[in-house]
Amino acid sequence: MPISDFRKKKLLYVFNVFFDVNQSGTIDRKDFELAIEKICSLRGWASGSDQYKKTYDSMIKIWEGLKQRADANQDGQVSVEEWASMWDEYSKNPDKALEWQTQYLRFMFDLEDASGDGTIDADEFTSVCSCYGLEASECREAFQKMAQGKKEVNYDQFVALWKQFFTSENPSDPGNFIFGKTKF
Ligand SMILES: [Ca+2]
Ligand SMILES: [Ca+2]
Repeated sequence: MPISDFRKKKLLYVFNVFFDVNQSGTIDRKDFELAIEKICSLRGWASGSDQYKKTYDSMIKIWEGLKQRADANQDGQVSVEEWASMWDEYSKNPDKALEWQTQYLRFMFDLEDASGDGTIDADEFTSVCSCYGLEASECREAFQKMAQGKKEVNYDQFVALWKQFFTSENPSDPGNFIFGKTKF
């Protein structure tokens, strides 16, 4: 069965905004290096600091995992088609996520939980999403929709919302808003 338009739009959005950082049309190591710079400058982590190194190592590990699985023709680039087919596989069995997918989920949660208290609030969510170029007001709205009136989202809730993002066909499901966009 082909991927629905709704899911395809979501996958493309994450591809374009969170992964293909230099907007070249494919994902490669350079995009990850740019994302590392973005994240560390948002947090004020100087290159050479422990947190910079930790972010660098995590992101490069995620890239290596993604490339290994998704780069079918081994040209060092992950195309939109490779990306979509990988997430389509995921949607059929989200409890059997690839290692890099789980690492990325954890990485994003920890990044968003800037205070380190185990939950994400609207300010924390908005600061990370807007560093990827999103409108702060839309991020806030997306957080409200995703948290369904609560002030914070914990890790278990985040995991469930994440799965929903990649599997849901229902535009009103709260998981659709986990990447800061309110509409697809
Ligand atoms: Ca790119
Ligand atoms: Ca927090």
